[in-house]
Amino acid sequence: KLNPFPEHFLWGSASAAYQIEGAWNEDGKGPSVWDIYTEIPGKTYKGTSGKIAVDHYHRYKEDVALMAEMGLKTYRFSVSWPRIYPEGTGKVNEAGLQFYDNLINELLAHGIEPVLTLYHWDVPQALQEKYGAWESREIIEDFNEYCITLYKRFGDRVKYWVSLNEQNHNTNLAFMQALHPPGVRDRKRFYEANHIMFLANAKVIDSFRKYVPDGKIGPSFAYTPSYPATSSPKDMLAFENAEEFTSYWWLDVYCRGTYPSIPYRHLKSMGLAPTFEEGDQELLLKGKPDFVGVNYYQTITYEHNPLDGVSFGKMNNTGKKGSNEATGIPGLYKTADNPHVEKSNWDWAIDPIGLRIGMRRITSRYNLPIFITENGLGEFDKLEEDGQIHDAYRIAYLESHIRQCKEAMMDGVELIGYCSWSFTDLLSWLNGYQKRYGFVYVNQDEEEDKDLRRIKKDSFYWYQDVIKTNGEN
Ligand code: BGP
Repeated sequence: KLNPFPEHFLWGSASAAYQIEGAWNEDGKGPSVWDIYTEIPGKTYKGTSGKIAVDHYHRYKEDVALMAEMGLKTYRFSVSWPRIYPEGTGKVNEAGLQFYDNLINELLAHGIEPVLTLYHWDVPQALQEKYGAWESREIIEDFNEYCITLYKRFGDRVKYWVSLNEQNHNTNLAFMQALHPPGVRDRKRFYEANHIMFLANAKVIDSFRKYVPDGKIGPSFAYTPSYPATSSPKDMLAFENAEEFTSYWWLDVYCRGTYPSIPYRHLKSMGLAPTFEEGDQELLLKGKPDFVGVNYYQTITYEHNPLDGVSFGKMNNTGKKGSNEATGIPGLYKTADNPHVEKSNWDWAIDPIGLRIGMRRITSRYNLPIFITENGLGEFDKLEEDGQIHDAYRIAYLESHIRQCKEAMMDGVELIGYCSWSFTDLLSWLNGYQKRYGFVYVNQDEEEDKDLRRIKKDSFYWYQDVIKTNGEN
């Protein structure tokens, strides 16, 4: 039987600075918007923050040693912008750069290919206060300055780069669901901030070509391929609307440099189309990526939404099954239940075939390589009496998704790597530490026993074998 995974396939795992590092005010780091936002009562689950997180900042050597023991080929992490620029711009914090230097060297010494994410949501608080972060065009230059600093410092050793992590999900939570900073519900601000992020994305990709000409860069998109709830023409139309508004709005701008025309015209008539200035279109065309980073967790199903129908809805952030509420745009689409797929305790559809379908859609529309930069299952894990974590459900989830990657590759999808989310357990932005994703358990269950010690879960040994056999089994 032919194994479609090439010899140097990038088997990996991913993380993000705010969710693992801790050391939030050490060695000259400035606060990020998240350090401040989590202090507002009721914003996150039990007010949990990443101020200590899993203390990766101090334990990175131990964590990399575990990665090496597992045989990981690649590791995706993000750089904390306020660790490098405590004020967001201007003075560079050398100690911050030093930390990532050490981490990158440690990875390379163990034969692990680093994948560096430039922005994974922890924008410097100083820029939020100065001009409202992503709501001002001023951020484009500041972000570019920060990225160039990283290109110059790490471009000789880091080959794979992710520009923006999940711009779509981040802005949806920030401006529609009121769950990420600045925490509002305002469609106009949502589309304007997205436009500024598109420009910033194109700008830093354009700079990348100059500073890291041999490297590869792309954004990571939170991709939730969708289905129609039924074959009724109204639901089919709603599904197509949703695809345009929730996927192609981002993917087209990234990969083609232009907004998709159908949603653009709709938004224009609703007074919601983003404001274009001179030079914007030219800049967007310069942002073409080398690959599409896909963060895949689930599919979503859509149905017809009457004009006076559902608007913003509500997300399950508790792990209480069934607490999701439908969301949508009146007149266009709304989310619906899919009875054909199982759901996690957070109501996320478990749908490995959806990953294959999504990758095929990206391939046929853009014909670009795909890098799965996140895929995983968040669940309550239990430290058993035998001192182990038997996460068979996670193994089943990952195994079925990797199988569909194989199928997708045989369908003609060019897949360059697969990163599970996540390597160690880490902070879930809104769900605290109870929603776990890692191969390595981090002990912070009981208040009195938060020693943060690392314990390998059953899935650790399983993934070790997947890598050893290059996905053969
Ligand atoms: C993605 C983010 C990650 C991570 C993951 C799991 O959206 O890029 O940072 O958090 O989802 O999400 P959650 O922690 O909400 O379950």
